[in-house]
Amino acid sequence: MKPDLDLSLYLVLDPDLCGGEEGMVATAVAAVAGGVTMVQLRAPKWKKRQWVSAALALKAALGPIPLIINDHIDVALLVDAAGVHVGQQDIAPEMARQLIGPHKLLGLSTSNAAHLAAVPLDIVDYIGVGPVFATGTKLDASPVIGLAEFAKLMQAKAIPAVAIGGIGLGRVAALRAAGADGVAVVSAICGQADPQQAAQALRLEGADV
Ligand code: TZP
Repeated sequence: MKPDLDLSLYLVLDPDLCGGEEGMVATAVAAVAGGVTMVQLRAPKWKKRQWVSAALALKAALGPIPLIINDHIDVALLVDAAGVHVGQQDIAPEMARQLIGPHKLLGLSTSNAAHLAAVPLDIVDYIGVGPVFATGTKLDASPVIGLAEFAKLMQAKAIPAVAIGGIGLGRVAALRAAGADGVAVVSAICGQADPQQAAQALRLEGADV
């Protein structure tokens, strides 16, 4: 069975902002206590052995909260993660699905109307859409979309979508109102003094809509 998909508050863990593997696990556990509904491990600078170690630790710590592995399908299979998230330059969704089988979640990053139109709806479970706002976290991110364009993309979407990029308190309600099924954040939780409280506040703002 595929894990349930709840994109309400999706934490993307970055070891640079979260204090390495130990910091990431502690942050994820606190953030889940604060209402995070999905967790993704994303560590572009890491070697594979670090990926496996952190993925195993997160899988053990997260319990029923789905752990999604960015890009590294072998790591996802090895630790029996809930799913995989791929970008436009990663292995194609059709091939990713072939490798992970029918019972894992598959996410795909998108950043414009052409990407959205090309999403294979029978293969992908959700899309990330962004960066909606400027972000200092992903230096090679696509151009910023902005809220108005994001809302247009949401009108055309035919699949659950999570907004990403520069999202913090004060931006969640507008994104949900524009049609996002949830928000994905890195710096609004990772590296915050109190990740549980940070998650709680983001969750509350999303719930108001
Ligand atoms: N993809 C598009 S923007 C981004 C990713 C992984 C980084 C978002 O980080 P932050 O700190 O929430 O702006």
